[in-house]
Amino acid sequence: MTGPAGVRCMLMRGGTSKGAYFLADDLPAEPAVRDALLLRIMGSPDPRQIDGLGGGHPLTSKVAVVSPSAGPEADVDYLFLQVGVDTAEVSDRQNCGNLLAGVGPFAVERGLVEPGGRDTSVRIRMVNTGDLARATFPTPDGRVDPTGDAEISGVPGSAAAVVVEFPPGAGPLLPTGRARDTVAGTDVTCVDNGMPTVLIPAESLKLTGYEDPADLEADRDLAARLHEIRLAAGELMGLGDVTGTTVPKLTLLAPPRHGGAVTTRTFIPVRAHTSIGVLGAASVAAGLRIDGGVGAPVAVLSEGGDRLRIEHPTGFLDIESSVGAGPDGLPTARRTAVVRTARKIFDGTVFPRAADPARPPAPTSGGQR
Ligand code: NQM
Repeated sequence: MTGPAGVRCMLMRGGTSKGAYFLADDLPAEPAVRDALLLRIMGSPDPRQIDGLGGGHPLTSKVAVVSPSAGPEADVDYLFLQVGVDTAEVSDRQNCGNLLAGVGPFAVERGLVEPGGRDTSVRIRMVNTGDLARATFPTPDGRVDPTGDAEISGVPGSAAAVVVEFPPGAGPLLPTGRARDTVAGTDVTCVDNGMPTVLIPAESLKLTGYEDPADLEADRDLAARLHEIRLAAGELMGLGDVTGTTVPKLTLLAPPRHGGAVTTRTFIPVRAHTSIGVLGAASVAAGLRIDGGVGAPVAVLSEGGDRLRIEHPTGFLDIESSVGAGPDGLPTARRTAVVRTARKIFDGTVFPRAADPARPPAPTSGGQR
């Protein structure tokens, strides 16, 4: 059989997302050429991604590009790329804490990192933001063992825990410098603890916050209202015109119903998330702790302790998050940690669809969903 050359690739579930993991050396170095190839590998643009690896949803149309780290503070560099489903776009403007969970195991499998004994810790530089993370997972007998008893909502069964810890990021926790802003007539809190996120009380949009994601997605008036809020908040957060980008995300907040701290419905930013992203949850958790923010009156926070349970449409996500005062007196994230699981699904060679000479190369930024 002849056709385009194959590319070494590992398909992995990372947390509640699924993506194609590549060594940077196995992909073209030039971003535009790389992104055009990734579109053909994932089967985009096509709502079903029928001719590629993508699963027809933003949460299954993701790519991780991993390489030995360029700096001493990390073992590997991880670049996240969101591949448009029905758009020919590949975006590096956001990070992904779910695919992050697979990066350590992938790095060991590909020989970038030596397994450390019973457990291995991998220091990861997240190229999209420049922030660092540490992932620790079992490697009995010097091999990645994906089996274990950790369960995460949104994934059937159990698997080995991947503990992901985030030291404070470089950017401000409150990108607007304020605990609360009024945008497009709605009070919001703009927060960034790894993922730029706009927190909105569901009640202020005449929603309960317990709606089904599919019903929220189908509500055209709501979509228009959220778009308006997002554009205004994006400007205030210093992100410029966010019309075609995947950040900021929008999270609706409502009181918890199952003993957690808060209920969430998250837009990423057009499709409604079936659970919640990891860094999205990190931003929500930190945001709930902001005095004067929109989250504090909605949330139920227990006294003391860093752990929070964030309820979402398919269960909950437990996260440890602490917030203190920075040198400028503004709130700053001290520490964030979360348990995820990840699993190699296949390892092999992926064959991209043939290049379409009539199709222009992919824009390398944007990719709204
Ligand atoms: O917030 C979805 C996901 C994500 C991103 C999204 C993520 C994160 O669930 O860290 O993991 O917000 O686009 O994979």
